[in-house]
Amino acid sequence: TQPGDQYQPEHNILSDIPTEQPGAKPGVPQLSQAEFEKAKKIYFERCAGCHGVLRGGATGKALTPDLTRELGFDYLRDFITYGSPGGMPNWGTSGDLPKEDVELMAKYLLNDPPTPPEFGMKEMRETWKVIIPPEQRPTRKMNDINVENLFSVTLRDTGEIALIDGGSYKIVSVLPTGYAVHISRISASGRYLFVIGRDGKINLIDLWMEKPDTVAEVKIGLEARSVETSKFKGFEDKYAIAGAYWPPQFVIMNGDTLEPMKITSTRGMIVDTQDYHPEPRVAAIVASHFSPTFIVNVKETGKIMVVNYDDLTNLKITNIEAERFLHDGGFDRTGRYFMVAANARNKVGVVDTKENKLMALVETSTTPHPGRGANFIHPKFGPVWSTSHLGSEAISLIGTDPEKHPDQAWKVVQELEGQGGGSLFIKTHPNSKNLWVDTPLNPEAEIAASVAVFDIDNLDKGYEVLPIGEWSGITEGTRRVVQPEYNKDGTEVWFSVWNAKDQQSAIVIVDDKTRKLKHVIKDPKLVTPTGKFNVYNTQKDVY
Ligand code: DHE
Repeated sequence: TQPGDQYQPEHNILSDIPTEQPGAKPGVPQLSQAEFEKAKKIYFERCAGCHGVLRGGATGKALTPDLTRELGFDYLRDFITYGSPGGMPNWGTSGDLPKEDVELMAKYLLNDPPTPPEFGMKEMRETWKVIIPPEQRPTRKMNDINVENLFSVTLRDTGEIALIDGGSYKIVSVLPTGYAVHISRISASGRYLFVIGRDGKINLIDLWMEKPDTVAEVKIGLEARSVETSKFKGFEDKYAIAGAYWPPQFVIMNGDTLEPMKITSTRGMIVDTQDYHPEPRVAAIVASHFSPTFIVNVKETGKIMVVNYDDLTNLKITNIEAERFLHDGGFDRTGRYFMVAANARNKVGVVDTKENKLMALVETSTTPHPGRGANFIHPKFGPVWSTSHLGSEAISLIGTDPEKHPDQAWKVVQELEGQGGGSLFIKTHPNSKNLWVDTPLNPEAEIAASVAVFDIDNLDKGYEVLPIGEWSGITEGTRRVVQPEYNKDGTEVWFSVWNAKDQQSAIVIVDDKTRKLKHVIKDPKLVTPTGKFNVYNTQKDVY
């Protein structure tokens, strides 16, 4: 039998995994099996991302029954209905959840959380498939696609990615993937594209094939967000790594077959309290260019694990104690320092990937959310890395040059004021003088549908607003404008206009120099586009 034959797609995702309803408690409303299943599904789909599978809390508050029973049914129902300015969505008044479902969720939260099953080597190997073995793959590029300027675009709600040619704006192909691919990463050679679905499924796509397609796949957990590939000299395309939310673990795989090789659990002690945490989820993973290491950010325990892949048998992991709730981040412009947001702690941690040590924890504004951040030369303070925030309009610029600007290094040297909170991503390019800041989660529809752009040489001048949603020509829906991404040369910026699944979405391309609309990509196949990853910029960590 082939590996993967036993793979059961109907049990593909955390929300569909059968789990037993924990025992009833006196005074707590009991749910029928059907109600429990429904609530569990809603919880895993809508709530677990912020509150955790076991409800220990992270971006969202802890919702363990000792706390929820204290708050009581009425409070929970109202909170779910109306949301909060702290970032809790208004599930009731937005119409996302009908009144019965809101009440069901309030009851569900009063009950003990179910524990989903583990997912180890056996389960991984059962899902592992090599569709085209390395020896049967092309030995040179067989297509005339300008691969370096190709964009891998997440089509969130259809479980697909679109490969879009950055020159012609044509959709080269739409490939089936895991559900709601979270990120795309490129191997050191630029040949292989790795994507990971929310359901933990990784597709390895060979961009040298006549028609780029999946050559191997594996599922590494039941809920996941991150994948990366070895970048250090001598290890190009050799290994891949992926991190899971559930079970809390990361796995190192063979880089051209995805064969799972080594699984490491992230369960352990929280950095500040030294209490045990059963569900420390793996957030961002990056690969160092300075050493044979992966930098694995563990959310709930606040550890940055520097994993040395030089010798997998005697795996050496340096545990850097940073701050709880690590989420997303990227390198400084030299590639030596890694900057990561501890979002619920309003801090950015800085790691020296050459010396493997924590340089600083920098205080920022409320809930920093950089994506990979934006690097540029500040006219006064030299090289900076920047982040915008979910919880405020601030944009924090942090000095990153300890050699020539030691007084500014690892300090917020300037705070800009953007359009508002609800920002997810910020971007610039070495060839550009523009700094772009999105605000897709801002409650004001107009702000969510537009972006702010700053002139790096005149930051004090404030920002210009570009109505990207309006430029898309789409008139209905929320039109959330999300994630600026540059083309290879840094002459164009691409934005997703992310609408509901049954509404039209688009990609809007802006000329970077003139800040004028250049092109709109609309296609029935372009359903719920979110993240976009330019091959060259992702391969070389240009941002
Ligand atoms: Fe993301 C990056 C987790 C919601 C689009 N997101 C990341 C990373 C993590 C993460 C850990 C860093 C990966 C890395 O670098 O290795 N995201 C989460 C969540 O837990 C959260 C809050 C809730 C959830 O249930 O998933 C969440 N993310 C979203 C969205 O709703 C977004 C906007 C749309 C979507 O597609 O789901 C979204 N996340 C993205 C994108 C990136 C990302 C586009 C990569 C940005 C980049 O430029 O690198």
